[in-house]
Amino acid sequence: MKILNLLSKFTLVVALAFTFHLNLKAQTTEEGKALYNANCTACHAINDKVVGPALKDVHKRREEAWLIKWIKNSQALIKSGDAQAVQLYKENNEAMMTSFENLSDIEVKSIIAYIKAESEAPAAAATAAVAPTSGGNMEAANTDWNSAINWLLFIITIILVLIIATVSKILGRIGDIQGKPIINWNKTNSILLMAFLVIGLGAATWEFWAHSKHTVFSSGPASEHGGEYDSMFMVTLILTGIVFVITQVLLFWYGFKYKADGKRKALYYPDNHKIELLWTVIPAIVLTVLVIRGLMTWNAMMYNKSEKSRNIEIYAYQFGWNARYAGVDNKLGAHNFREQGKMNALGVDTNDVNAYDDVITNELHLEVNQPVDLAFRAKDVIHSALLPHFRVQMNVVPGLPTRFGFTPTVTTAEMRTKLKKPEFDYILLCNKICGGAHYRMKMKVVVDTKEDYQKWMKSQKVLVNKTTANAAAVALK
Ligand code: HEC
Ligand SMILES: [Cu+2]
Repeated sequence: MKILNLLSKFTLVVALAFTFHLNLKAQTTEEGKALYNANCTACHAINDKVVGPALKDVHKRREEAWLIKWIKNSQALIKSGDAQAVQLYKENNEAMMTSFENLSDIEVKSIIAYIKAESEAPAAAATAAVAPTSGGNMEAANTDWNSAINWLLFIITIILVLIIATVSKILGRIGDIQGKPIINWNKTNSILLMAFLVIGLGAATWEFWAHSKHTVFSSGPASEHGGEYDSMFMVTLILTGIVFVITQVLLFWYGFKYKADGKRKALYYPDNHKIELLWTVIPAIVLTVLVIRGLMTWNAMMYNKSEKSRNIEIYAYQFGWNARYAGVDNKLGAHNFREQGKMNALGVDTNDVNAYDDVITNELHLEVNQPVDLAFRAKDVIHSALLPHFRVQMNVVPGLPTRFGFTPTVTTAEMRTKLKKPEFDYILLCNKICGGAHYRMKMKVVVDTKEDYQKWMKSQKVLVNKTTANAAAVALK
């Protein structure tokens, strides 16, 4: 009976883990799809020849290692004299394929997984991107072997846990028969509690010591409200930290000190009004102070829009960002989803005169000490715009306008000097798990001096009259 019970639980765990594994496979193809759409569709289609050949069943024609080499740098492969590569190149009239050395092996593999899934899927159901697990192809063997090892480790761990549980049960039975327990569980557990306390607090302390210098707090805030934000964060961290240490030490120490040893009887102590009052009123006061300060800071941060603020729209889509500057009128043109298309990715309303001088970019440039008002808009799913160095985060929700205003105070150049990192850049990240390639969803942010900002803006193109000269005239405020 017992064994059956255990076995059924075990199977359940394995089944759950297996679905998780399948999910991961789906994730890979989804990421591959995003990468494929971003990098390959200019020249390739699955079923048709475009600039390059149709990619259907390419995983059957070529080996995975060859594909990775080819996609990363086809010219290098051709020059190395690889027969397949040379022939392919000739067949396509020596058209050059772009190199993708910036893609990692894993990313290339995910693209191949996507191509494979698309090749096997019936054309109509092309979007259901779950890779069928069938087919003993050469190129799949490597990944399958890795995942087999992971499964083996997983099963061994489960078996080990079961063995330990069974052994301790058997020892318990023997103890029952002999009349005195073989393992003194009360004592063992109380010592384990103390060990847990010491190791746990030690590890937490080490973590703070070793890694806090890598957090964004170590660089200091780069915006006007950032100092207040950091100070609130630190006050809360220190208060809760002190309470955490006291309560944890007491919890585990009491477990150790008052373990049942057969001699002591528990003291019946139902309540004490003074203590109850104390530990209700003190936290209530502290929390009220924290919350009120938080509310006041939040209001100061949120309701700060002024005439002077420069209006910028932050546009989020799976998986990337755009910035749209309002131009000389400082008014963002309206948008209309019906206009969204290849030529007008952001769906800017071309009938709105305010849109004519808007400027759309892939990088967010801000002018130091110039307030900006960011209006957030999402194309597809909920994203979240996080600008960690400026202590800014706001959800980006389809159909629901959100905004945040702030003033950057440290230029990129100043921050590079301060951190002694010449390659440092500010960044805008997506902070909502919004799909397979979510982790790649970021945009470079540059804080310029006034002159540099104007110089950069002059090099941009306005939306309707797409000339840079015109942009220089209208986009600068
Ligand atoms: C600028 C156009 C262009 C882009 C972009 C491009 N390719 Fe190609 N690709 C080609 C051409 C052209 C060939 C044919 C070989 C040649 O002439 O170099 C080719 C060949 C291939 C082949 C070999 C096909 C076969 O039949 O063996 C694969 C695989 C491939 N590309 C994958 C990709 C992937 C994956 C991407 C995106 C990461 C990509 N390509 C992006 C132009 C392109
Ligand atoms: Cu996102």
